[in-house]
Order: sequence, then structure tokens, then C-alpha cells
Amino acid sequence: MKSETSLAALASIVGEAHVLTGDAAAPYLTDWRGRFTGKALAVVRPESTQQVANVVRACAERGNPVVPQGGNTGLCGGATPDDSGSAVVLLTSRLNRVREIDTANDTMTVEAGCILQTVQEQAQAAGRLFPLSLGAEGSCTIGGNLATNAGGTAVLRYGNMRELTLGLEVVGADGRIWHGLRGLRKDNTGYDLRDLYVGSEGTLGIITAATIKLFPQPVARCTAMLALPSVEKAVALLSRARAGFGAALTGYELMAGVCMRMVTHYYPHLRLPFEPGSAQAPWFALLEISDSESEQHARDRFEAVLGEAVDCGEADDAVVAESITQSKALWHLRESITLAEAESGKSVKHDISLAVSRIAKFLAQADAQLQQRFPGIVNITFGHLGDGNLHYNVGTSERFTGDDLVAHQAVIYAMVHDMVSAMDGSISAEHGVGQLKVGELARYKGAQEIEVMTLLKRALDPHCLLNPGKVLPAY
Ligand code: FAD
Ligand code: 2HG
Ligand code: ZN
Repeated sequence: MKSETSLAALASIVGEAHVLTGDAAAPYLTDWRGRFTGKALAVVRPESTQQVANVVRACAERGNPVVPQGGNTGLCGGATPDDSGSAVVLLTSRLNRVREIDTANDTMTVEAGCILQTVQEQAQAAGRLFPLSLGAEGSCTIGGNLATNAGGTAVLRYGNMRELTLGLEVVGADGRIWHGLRGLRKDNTGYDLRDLYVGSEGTLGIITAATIKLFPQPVARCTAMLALPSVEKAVALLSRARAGFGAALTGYELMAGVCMRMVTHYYPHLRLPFEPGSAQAPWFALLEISDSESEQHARDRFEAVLGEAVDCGEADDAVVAESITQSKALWHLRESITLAEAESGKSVKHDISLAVSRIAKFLAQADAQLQQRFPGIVNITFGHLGDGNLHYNVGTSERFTGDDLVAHQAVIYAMVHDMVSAMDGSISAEHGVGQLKVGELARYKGAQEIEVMTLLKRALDPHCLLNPGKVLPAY
């Protein structure tokens, strides 16, 4: 079938202005990190679920794969097509309506292309909280969050995207629409399709809308950054914070000193709020609590627990934000690590999770083994300690250059992931598999799990037209 025929079919569904080719399509063919670039027959922008269904059907009839793309902020190349040039990239940007906010049910029904930050703002305007929060929230979409089962900085209290989702609307590989937009907190009517689609990275269906959970707005929030002497103390402080704050603890982030110094080096207008001694600490933690009583109640609790932590040597220093502006500045330091890491040159990312009790042992072992094998390699370790999820990234120095990193990337992956696997951890905690980790998944997941996943994929997408080569090898 000639490509012109496919283009004409697509144009008749979404309108010619929404079928992008050539230079207009180029921005959508490279991933956020610039690691993967593909080719596509076209990039299309449907504006309704019915148009998505019609695009998928037209592609299925002509054998064109469909690669869904939201904000293109994914870190595993999941939204980038291969280089065959036969795929159609389906942009969800025009599926951007908030269909309903039901405050009595504490739910909101939004289309897949809604930007996460817009959803948070709309929830707030209705007097509610939608708690998913991540550095890319200004550009990532709800569809991308669902497809990757995104995590972020509030999982500790509210769970990841799967736990925040009650219902879905999905277009399957044959173009049929599954109307599963239920706002039910209990529904045991057989296998849970919703949970199958969440986290499937566009390989089983195209999510067009979701019904998500809302929560009460906290009355007060307190944020603090602490300078810590070691990871062991960070873990001890986490236990103290859990016991002291209970469900009020909404965030506990850990950052190596290297990360914070990288941020202030590349963004000199950002400052670490510590005296020079503490600013050189090996580790920092960012804690946040949300209180349902009052500002004073939150502050009293916060200062009591953090004071104990400093008194018993779990923290060397603590800075409590005095205002929302200061709180945002602390979060900005944390959220800038990914950008500073990108400025610093090449890096290898490991998005791992472990039982919190094993984190310190893992870091001691992994740091030592990597340094011994690759002297000069730089650890850029940070992440969501409260969830046992670390971004155990590694970067370069004068002694271990970008070329060294590229040459040894496979060995570095294997060393780190072998250690994670030996400690019963996961090699992809929140970013997904995409095309980056297809080989790694096959290596660590186990034959039985891969077999069941392959059976599911073949059942739902027999011709491998939905995001082929992502999560599992293409067939
Ligand atoms: P895209 O990148 O467009 O797509 C991601 C995957 O989802 C692809 O496989 C794509 O095919 C699929 N997809 C997209 N839309 C749909 C749809 N409607 N239906 C089916 N499949 C679809 N992630 C975290 O979990 N936690 C973090 O803290 C975090 N912080 C980040 C910070 C920065 C600075 C950056 C750049 C990224 C960060 N990420 C984080 C990763 C990324 O933002 C998330 O994975 C996000 O959920 C991706 O959303 P997106 O709309 O950009 O998806
Ligand atoms: C974060 O927690 C994101 O900031 C990005 O998940 C992690 O850059 C990374 O490796
Ligand atoms: Zn993260």
C-alpha cells in the first residue's frame, strides 16, 4: 500500500492540518534525552476518541504501527518510533478536555492529552487535590502518566498513577473503544482491564480518557531540607518521620551532595540554603508534611520531629521553609537535578527500587564496585527514598569520560542491575521500559512472566501494531 494512500486516509479523519510530515513532524521523532530518533510516515493529532479509533482502524487496515505520544517527557524512548518510517505517531495534545469534576464522588474525568499541571490546577479550583507530582508536570500528560504508571514525589502518601485511577477509556488495536470510565472504588467483576492498561506503555491500547481520584486539599504544608551525614542516617530519619508524622508525611526525597552541587554549578542563581559547612554534606533530604488541622499544628509537629533528628545526629542541619515561596525554592533545587545532569554531559540512568532496608547496603556495594572497575565514574544518586526508589545514575569526569561511558554502558547496566536483582529489587521503578530496557527486562523478569506478558500482548494486539518494540520485542 502506498504511503500517499495512508496519508490521505489519515487526513480524511483528522483534517489535513493535523497530519504532520517533514520538518513539522521532526520534534516528535526524538525522545526527551535525545538518545533515540526514529522516522514516521506522519504525526497525527486526533481531537476526539472517535478520531483516535478511526486512525487506529485506518492504520490497522494498512499495516502501519501506531506510536502514542503525550508530552514526550518519557525517559526510556517509549514514545519514539523505530527507523522504518512506517509508523504513525499519534499525538494526544488535542484530547485535552476536562470532561467532569464530581466533588461528591471525589473524582475527575479527563482526556489523555491533558497536561498534568492543568489537571492539578483544575482540581485545586474545585477545592480538591490531585496529588501526582513530578518534575515534568508542566509538559507531561495524564495519558503518558497512565501509560508509564508514573510515580513522582507524593507516592509515599498517595500512591502512583495506578493507585490514583478508577476508570479508563481505551482504543484497542482493532479500533474498538472500551468504555471503562467508572468512578467506582469497589468493582470485582472479573479481571481488571484498567490495571492491565495502566503501565502498558501504549503497547496494549491507546488511552483516551481516565477517571482519577481527588483528595481533600491539605490545610497546611511544611517543607524542610536537611543535611545528612550518611545514607544509614537518611533511612533512620525516614523511620522517625513515618512514626512521627504518620499519613501526614507526603514526601521524602534523598539527594547526594554531588547532585545539589551539580544543580548550583549549572544554575548559579539557585542556592543551597545552608551555611558553607552543611552545604558540603554528603547527603540531603527533602521532607514535606501535609496537615489537615492548621499551619501552627503542622509547624509544631514538624519542628518537634526534625529537632529530635538533629539532636540524635540523624541530621546535621535542617532548614524549614518559612513561606510557600521558600518551599517552592527547595523543591526547585530537587527538581532541577535531571536538567543539571543533562547539562553535565552523558549519563547512564538506573531507575531502581529496593526494600528501604536494603538501600544503604546496595549503595555501599554498587558505589565500591563501579569505582573499582571504572575509576573516576561519578555517582549521581537521588530519588524517592520513601518509596525505596532511587535514580542511581552515573556520569562522567576527566578520568572517566563520555566516550568511556558509552563504551562501557552495557557492563555498567549489567553490574548495577545484577546487584539490584540479587537484592530482589526492580530495574524499572517508575519510568517504564520503553525501548531502552527491552533487553534488560528479558534478562531479569523470568521466563514465566515474559511468556504471560507475550501472550497478553498477542491476544490484544495480534499484528503487533501498537507501539511495537516497546516493553517486549516486536514480532
Ligand atoms: P510520553 O513521553 O509522551 O510517553 C511515554 C509512554 O507512554 C510512551 O510509551 C508512549 O507511547 C505512552 N503513551 C503516551 N500517551 C499515551 C496514551 N494516551 N495511551 C497509551 N500510551 C501512551 N517519571 C516519574 O514517574 N516520576 C518522576 O518523578 C519523573 N520526573 C521527571 C522529571 C523530568 C525532568 C523528566 C523529563 C521526566 C520525568 N519523569 C518522571 C518521566 C516522565 O515525565 C513520565 O514518564 C511521564 O509519565 C510521561 O508522560 P508523557 O505525557 O510525557 O509521556
Ligand atoms: C525524578 O525523580 C525523575 O526527578 C527523573 O524521575 C529521574 O533524571 C532521572 O533519572
Ligand atoms: Zn523519579
